[in-house]
Amino acid sequence: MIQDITQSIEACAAYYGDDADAVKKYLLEGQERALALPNRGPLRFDNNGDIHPDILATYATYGFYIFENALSQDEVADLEADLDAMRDNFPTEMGATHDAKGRPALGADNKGLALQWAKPLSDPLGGTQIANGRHQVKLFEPQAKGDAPQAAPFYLGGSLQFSVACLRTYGHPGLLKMAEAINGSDFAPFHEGLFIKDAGLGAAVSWHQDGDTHWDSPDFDEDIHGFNFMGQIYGSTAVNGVWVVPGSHKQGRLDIVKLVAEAGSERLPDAIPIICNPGDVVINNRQLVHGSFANTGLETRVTVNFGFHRRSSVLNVRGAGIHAEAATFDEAFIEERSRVIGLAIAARKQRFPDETPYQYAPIADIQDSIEWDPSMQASLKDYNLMDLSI
Ligand SMILES: O=C(O)CCC(=O)C(=O)O
Repeated sequence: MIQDITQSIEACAAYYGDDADAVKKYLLEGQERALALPNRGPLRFDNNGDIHPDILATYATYGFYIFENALSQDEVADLEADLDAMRDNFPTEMGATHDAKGRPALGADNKGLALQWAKPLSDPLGGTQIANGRHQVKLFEPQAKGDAPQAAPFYLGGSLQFSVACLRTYGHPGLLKMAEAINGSDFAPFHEGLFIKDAGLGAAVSWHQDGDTHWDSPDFDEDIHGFNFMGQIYGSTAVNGVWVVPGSHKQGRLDIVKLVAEAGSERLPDAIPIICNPGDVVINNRQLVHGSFANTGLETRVTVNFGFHRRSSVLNVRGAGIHAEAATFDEAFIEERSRVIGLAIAARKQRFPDETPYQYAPIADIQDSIEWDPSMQASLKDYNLMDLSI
């Protein structure tokens, strides 16, 4: 069962003037094509406890896979409660140092990437040099309603330091098993954050492929820039969700300006929306052409993003400097950044004691000795200055 978004599609199309009918058709047809794909279902394992090979083959074909109900209702409720608490502590407006209750605002004194804002329904990245110019075209920027604020929260980087629920999701045993299947048992971290797409306000993320450093590598392949997990707190729809071009992760770096010109509009004909219910988690290859339109619909989407890399993609590599300042990631750097995985597994074990924790090979000798204590959360402050941005 998916959410009925008929009203939302109408609301969305109404923002597009002469293109309203084309938008409506695109959303409806995209939704239908997305639901016809065989790349969704629960996490499934083979007799050895490894991810089922059918899932791996399907992920390899399309570049994304939807793990339905990967997060339990309790886990989703924890994430939602933390999200509410974080929002309560957001600065009163962009650049403010305090929240509405006069407390120091979340992330206000952070050195690392924290809360980012955007003009409602804008496309802040499209057609700019931000992130090394990967968002090559600017999407249509609908006019927000008259009562919209000047700027709305858009992205929260370094989310694990602000939310123990996000930290626990980062330690999810089935998802980490998938990370192992794709990137090997010595997989390395990447970056974590929340995409915040409030109904009627959420900004667009123009079509792009993630990944910066390895496009011309002699060892280039479809997994070299890693992947993101995208956990859905409220679900994701054709209107508010990420759209992807299935299979494009195998095609190298694509000329998106050309794709849009050939399509005659920003509505790429081969793209489809990632449709999820609350608790579903997507694995999304970073090399897929993907993006999301401004959220002109009636439903809010908040995605819990966290990615992983192959060790060989980051070891002794100079980072791209997009998520954190560029550095060369030696063994010690990766080991320090990977400490968060051990903490996440320990935090999760405390909240979900009946679950079998994931055994992360690089810390196999110490993992069982890590005991989570809420006071440890503070040690994560600015941990994302060491994001493995490639
Ligand atoms: O969630 C979104 O809207 C954009 C996600 C995205 O571009 C990414 O995860 O790389």
